[in-house]
Amino acid sequence: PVSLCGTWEMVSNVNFDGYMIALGIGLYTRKIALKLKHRKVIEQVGDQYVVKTLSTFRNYTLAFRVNEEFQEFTKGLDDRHCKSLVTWEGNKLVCVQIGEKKRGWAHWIEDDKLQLELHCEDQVCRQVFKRV
Ligand code: RET
Repeated sequence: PVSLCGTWEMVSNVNFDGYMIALGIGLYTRKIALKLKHRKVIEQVGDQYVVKTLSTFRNYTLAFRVNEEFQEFTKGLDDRHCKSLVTWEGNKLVCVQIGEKKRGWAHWIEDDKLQLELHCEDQVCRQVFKRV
């Protein structure tokens, strides 16, 4: 599949608020987070990925190996601990985050853009990023 690596800037963000509400994120953080245009910086060495979500308000960095369960602490988001597992499903890099909430995400390339679908409980957020 096409590489996810590179620097990406947000072009659209549908139902991010619904996703954040489902995570139990407070109103103050949600109001600020909704106004942000995030960037993703994705780096890969072999099967090891580092995904940085960067914004003027807060950053979130996740490092993982595909097919290897890891402990995730969603610091600065909802501050929960999950057991996370990232796998390839066709052309999609899919993560299941096992913990208090039913949640996960998928990254893939479509129309030369980075697509990110985040879900928590019954809420789905869809974000699209273009290459910088
Ligand atoms: C921000 C700002 C503060 C509030 C929230 C945020 C959400 C970040 C998310 C990051 C997802 C990262 C993924 C990485 C994959 O490797 C922007 C930090 C809630 C949802 C899926």
